Amino acid sequence: MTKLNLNSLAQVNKAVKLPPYNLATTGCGIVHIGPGAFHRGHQAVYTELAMAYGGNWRIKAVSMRSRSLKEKLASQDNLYSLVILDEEPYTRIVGAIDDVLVLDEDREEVMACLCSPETFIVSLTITEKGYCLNSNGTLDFSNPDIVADLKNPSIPVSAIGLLAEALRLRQQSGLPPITIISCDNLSDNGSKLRDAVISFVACSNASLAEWIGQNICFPNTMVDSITPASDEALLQLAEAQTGLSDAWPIQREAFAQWVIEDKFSGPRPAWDKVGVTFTSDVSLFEKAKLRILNGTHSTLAYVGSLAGLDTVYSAISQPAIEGFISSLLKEEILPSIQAVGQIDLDAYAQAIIQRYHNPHIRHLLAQIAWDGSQKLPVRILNTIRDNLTAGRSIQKLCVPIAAWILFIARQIKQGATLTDPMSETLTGLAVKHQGETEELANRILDLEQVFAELSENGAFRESVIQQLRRLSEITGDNLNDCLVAL
Ligand code: CS2
Repeated sequence: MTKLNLNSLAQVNKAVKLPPYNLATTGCGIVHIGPGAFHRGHQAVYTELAMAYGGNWRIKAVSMRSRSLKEKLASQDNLYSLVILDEEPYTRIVGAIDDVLVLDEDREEVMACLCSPETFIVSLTITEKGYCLNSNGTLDFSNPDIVADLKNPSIPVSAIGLLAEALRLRQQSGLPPITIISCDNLSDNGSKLRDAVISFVACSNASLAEWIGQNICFPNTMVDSITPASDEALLQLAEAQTGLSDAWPIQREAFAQWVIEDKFSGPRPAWDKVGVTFTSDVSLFEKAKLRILNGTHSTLAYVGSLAGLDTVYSAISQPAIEGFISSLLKEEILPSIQAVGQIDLDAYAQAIIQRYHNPHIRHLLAQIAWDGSQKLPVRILNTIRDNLTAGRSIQKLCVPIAAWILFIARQIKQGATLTDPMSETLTGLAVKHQGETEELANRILDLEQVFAELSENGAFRESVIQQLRRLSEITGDNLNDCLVAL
């Protein structure tokens, strides 16, 4: 089978959409840090489409550590297929990524791209853990990467340190200000990134910290599209769709949404012409998405895994689980979001549940279960805080917390590893308290890096323990007993 590359594009199946601009004459105006599947299926595609309206907005992708993407795309001129998984799948070839660099081995080139006068935007998808934040959203100065970067700021290993060094060099060279766009599932993602970079820089250079505060915009954003990890089935589907072999195609649902705070230091692509929403306040969009979609995603991930299920589709297809998710939304999540007259939350939530019912999307619960210590605070704990303050119930919201704890216990008991920045701590507790689930729960609930002041909240702790007792024997056969009674 012919490989996908610039020369073979002419052979691609006619139904396949191609980049709507001239790849050879279009320059790069964006550096993206963390070019994982979500970036390649979401922001890169919006940017691809926006280039039909002009502008030099191709992307220099920077991988902080992994070199697999660079290896896979190098042989195909950094082109890749995006397969939209719907009733009738359809595909486009994406050419937005001009090059893939790896920080450790391409450091000079990475800095040259970040400090290029043609670069006006630096965007990031580095996952929640990549921001090196405390549970209260401020920079964690005890994070090993932050400690290392403060010692050696000119050879940064963290995204925070890399941005700080790039801004230092840009200011020193009198280059135009850039806009730094976080595209991760964090509340106030741009503001938190801004505060983290400024507090990092302020440790050594107060005037640069002040300059950043006055000249560099960090807009908040909300990003959304269900983008399962690529698998062997996708490689075959992409080949069938395009007639070319692609080393790393991307798959996603048809739905995509991008909301960006309209605050830029300089020019940007014509994203507004291709469906991106610009607003003065992202907070409602972000709160609704993080709590309704991501909160139920994490609930499905842990409850579904405990029940022996493996995909979002298989979990939501269980009436007892869908029934629980619906009551969790209705009774405890939607009331925490004040959206009257702005968003029809019931319709928004129903549309998300329908997205979960997409039989063409194989979204692994194991993938969503990663990094629970970083995800649950934003997706579940903030909702619990608001409900406690308002005197609303938290019983159902404590189910994903209890299920996460049981998930950890079962993973370690089965000899599996945890994908989580706190895996060492969590694994140690699970080993120490094997067979003592409530003791394990109490020690995990003591972790202030995850629960902050909730660790001291007796009502919260008691509710988690109560749900833990209900869920401790959950299997695929007793879902009704474990969930409907809640
Ligand atoms: C998922 C998200 O893996 C996860 O944690 O909940 O990646 C989710 O698919 C996206 O936020 C959807 O927009």
